[in-house]
Amino acid sequence: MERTLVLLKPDALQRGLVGRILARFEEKGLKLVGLKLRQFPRATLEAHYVVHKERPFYPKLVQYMTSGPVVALVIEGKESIDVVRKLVGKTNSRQAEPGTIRGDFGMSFSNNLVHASDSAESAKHELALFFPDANEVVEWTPSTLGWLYNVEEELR
Ligand code: FUP
Repeated sequence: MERTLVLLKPDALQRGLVGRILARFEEKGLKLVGLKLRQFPRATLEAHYVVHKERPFYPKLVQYMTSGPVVALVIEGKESIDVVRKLVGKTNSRQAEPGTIRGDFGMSFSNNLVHASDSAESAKHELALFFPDANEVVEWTPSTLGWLYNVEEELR
């Protein structure tokens, strides 16, 4: 099983879409193992987007991400990094496919509702940043696990 970090950005909260976006992950069969709502410090968002530090859009990106509360999630599942990126859709919401979160709920490139880790390396960095304490992530077994996956082929 793999874990990935998802952020529901300030526009998702302002637009009242938290429940509907969360439902997309649950309905897919992904397991929620961490969830928090915070107005995160600027330093956290600066570190989160450090790969974009030299890009011209960086200051506005950090400003937007600190403009209101954000919901941070830890999502677990087989190949969850890839699965979640596909559910989220292309960065520019106008080009994101219908059926994806950005494709169904958004019209903007920058205000694109959701962040999801794009690799195992970034997931590791981002999970440590937003969920530094091990006890903020909960180990549990959904009763549906043996139906979501093929027990012999995928859970051994
Ligand atoms: P994504 O992986 O889809 O979240 O997108 P990126 O990591 O490439 O970019 C991070 C965020 O910066 C995007 F969600 C949108 C924003 N961005 C801009 O506002 N302008 C740009 O030119 C590129 C990205």
